[in-house]
Amino acid sequence: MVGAAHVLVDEDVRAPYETDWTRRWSGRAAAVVRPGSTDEVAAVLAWCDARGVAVVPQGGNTGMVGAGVPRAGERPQIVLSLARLTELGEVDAGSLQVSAGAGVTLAALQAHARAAGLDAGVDFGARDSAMLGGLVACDAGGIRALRHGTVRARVAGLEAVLADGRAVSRMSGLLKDNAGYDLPALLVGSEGTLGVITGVRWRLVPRHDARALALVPLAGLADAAPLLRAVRPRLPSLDACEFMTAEGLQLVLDHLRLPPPLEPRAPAYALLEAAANADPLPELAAALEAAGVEDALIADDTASRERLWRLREAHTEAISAAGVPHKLDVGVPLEALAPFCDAVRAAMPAGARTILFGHLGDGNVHVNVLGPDPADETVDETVLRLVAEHGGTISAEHGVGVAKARFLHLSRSAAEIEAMRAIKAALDPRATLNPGAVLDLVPL
Ligand code: 2HG
Ligand code: ZN
Repeated sequence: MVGAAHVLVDEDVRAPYETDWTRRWSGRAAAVVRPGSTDEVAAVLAWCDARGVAVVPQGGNTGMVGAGVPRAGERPQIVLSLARLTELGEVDAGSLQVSAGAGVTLAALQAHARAAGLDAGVDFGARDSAMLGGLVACDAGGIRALRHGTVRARVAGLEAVLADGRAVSRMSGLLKDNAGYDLPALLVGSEGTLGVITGVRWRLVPRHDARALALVPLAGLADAAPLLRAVRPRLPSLDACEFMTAEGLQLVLDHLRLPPPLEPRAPAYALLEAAANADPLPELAAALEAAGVEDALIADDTASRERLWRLREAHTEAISAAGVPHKLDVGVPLEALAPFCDAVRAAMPAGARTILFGHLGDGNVHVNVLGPDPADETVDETVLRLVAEHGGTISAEHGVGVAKARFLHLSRSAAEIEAMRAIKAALDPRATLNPGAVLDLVPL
């Protein structure tokens, strides 16, 4: 169906597709299958669905919740890699849209959009590996979500293959098209459990070439929400608003062998980037002044901005270099951010290293805990219960995956989960697609 060269069965060749890069999630697949077109995806799915073979769809394998790699189970399973679907269409200047294959990387889309005077509207550290099909399947967020929304807001249409091999396509990009149920919307964030996304009609955003970045030291995370509240109404050019703490920054500085960016060191930091057509620095400086900030480090040229961003973006690799983390991507209302972080720190076992960082503008906290055995889920459960107590969500931008499937009830009511199960049963009655992800009762 896909050509023998694209069915990988040798253990060594399969290995990079079978483990996620946190090394916490892995399993064995009978084969890694790499179709080169939507028709080939359809043929593979029809074959698997008819034979009870489970299918784990995979893009750039940058996921962090175990949804893109094989897992323990009774049935044979394959990894379906969408990495060969790299077609990238011409940018339509009238609609500000472009059609792209599921295997196009985020960085490739960004470069393509920028060459046309536009931008992708989404950005995050894994941009060189993460692929658009996976971005849509997880409703990825990243560092620009506070301005442009999550990936959901970028999707003007999709092409996908259902579990039994039937292809569905809504790639016309019509902004107004409310004929019936919105199937593409259903696939956004479905993590490969309802269909395999093969192509995306992507909504681009204006390109802002003038940028300014501020690293603001904070006396504690309790100062983060008031800072955002003071700055945001005065800063329409706000493009990213991140936070990190002393522990995480130190880990990054040690990993990259760099000196601290600011002295004296602070317990926590906010990173605010403004972006516009004309220099946003005066607006950023005025907003910080109005917020009472006096000691920010400003970066307004590309090299110094990149140096500061590296300190934030290298958190994931610095943490992974130090061990296999318990990694929990969660979201809480802004006012609960500091109390939630305090409660997490207090609840972690003695000797654990708790690194908290993330997207302040979205209340999206990345809890990483090093030390406790990666197989012991007590840490995960404790954090997720605290999230629920603070009115938050157990999954903000990485997805539920396998990691959090059994905790879904902490964020979703019984009625909602029943509705989700009914949708799953209707679209994938033989549980062929990514069993075990999102809904824990679908057996593999
Ligand atoms: C980020 O914001 C990513 O850097 C990864 O979402 C978060 O490694 C993490 O926990
Ligand atoms: Zn993130």
